[in-house]
Amino acid sequence: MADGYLPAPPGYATLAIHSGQKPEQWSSNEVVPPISLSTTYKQLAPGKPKDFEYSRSGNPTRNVLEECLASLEGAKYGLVFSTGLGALVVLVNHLKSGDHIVSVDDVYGGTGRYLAQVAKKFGVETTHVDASNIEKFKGAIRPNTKMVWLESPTNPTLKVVDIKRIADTSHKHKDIIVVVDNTFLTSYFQRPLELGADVVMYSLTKYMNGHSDVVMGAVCTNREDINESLRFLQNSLGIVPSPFDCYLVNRGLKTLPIRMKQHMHNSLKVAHFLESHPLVHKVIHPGLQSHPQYEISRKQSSGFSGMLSFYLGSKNGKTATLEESTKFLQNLKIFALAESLGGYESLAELPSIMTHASVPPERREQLGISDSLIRLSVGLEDAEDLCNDLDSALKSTLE
Ligand code: P1T
Repeated sequence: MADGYLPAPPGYATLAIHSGQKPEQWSSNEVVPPISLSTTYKQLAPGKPKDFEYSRSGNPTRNVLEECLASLEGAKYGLVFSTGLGALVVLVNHLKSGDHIVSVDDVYGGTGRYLAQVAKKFGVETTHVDASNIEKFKGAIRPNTKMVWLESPTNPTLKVVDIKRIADTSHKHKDIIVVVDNTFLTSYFQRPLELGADVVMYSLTKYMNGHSDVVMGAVCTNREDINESLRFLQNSLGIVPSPFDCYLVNRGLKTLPIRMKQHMHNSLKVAHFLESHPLVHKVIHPGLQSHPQYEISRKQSSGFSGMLSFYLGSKNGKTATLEESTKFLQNLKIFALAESLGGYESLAELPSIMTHASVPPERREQLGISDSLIRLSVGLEDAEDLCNDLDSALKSTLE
């Protein structure tokens, strides 16, 4: 992997292709797992199902995906949900009214919105904190804190949190569950359970599926008690994905390691290009030496994805206005102006009025989510074409 980073997890590509996929589990020895669409299963006797009873509580195609995801994470258990936010809802439902969550300040807008506008209504309060500052983090923990919610790198300002340090600090308090939303890096580049987290959460919608055609979420854990509780909630809340979508994500996982290596290669090329561009004020990418947590990132990850953010504007002068940012995004030809990330195609967006519009304006300002902050999901096209596209849009907008 990249110089100075952790080695890539051994055997990952083999697990991605074979784990949970055994042909002998199917009647015709299918090499590619079939899409099992039946919602119900004939029972051997009343209350005695053969393997499955009803597709909300379990489904063969879903099982394949859950087993594959768990093995990629090095986890005992994997569960999938109909969306990434569905996985969040299930995790928060694991808590009870009166419990408290400490979350990184710079979370995905939809995560922050659920915590502030829904979970709070049911008596679960959240404190947001800059978890890259350990003293601030310690100060946010209360006697009733039961969950710590981390994203690393964060969305969209790509702050890197020292996962091991936060997990060790959290576990000094009884009963705190440390959850890491690992959507931006995947289990190929970052392994939160090995760093001390209790739960890894995903929006599978992004890199894990990788083809921008499924919305889905997942949770992996080694804790039997958490797995049992979440499995009960998966069925009770009914936030389950369709067998067809499970089939697609399972298929997407087969190419995850090679996609991630190429996303990393392309995003670093784009990051270097933008960093040297006179019409770019500042670039944020964990693989650049200028990134404030460059060393932590190397210590806890084996690479980085296609995500980067940058401030549009002149190198040492003014940053762009909303009007200029809008024009820049409309001037791109290969990058599509769209929310989401992690697909094979390159995307560009304006977090302040798109993915993070639900973040209160004063917090957006404090986090640096200004109208000149552009977020890129660098895809798998030729890096040179991507740089040329950015260059033309920068020049036609700001020159
Ligand atoms: O969209 P969904 O599958 O429900 O996942 C929500 C989610 C959770 N965690 C992270 C880090 C995410 O980035 C997301 C979704 N994010 C976008 C749609 C976005 O453009 O940032």
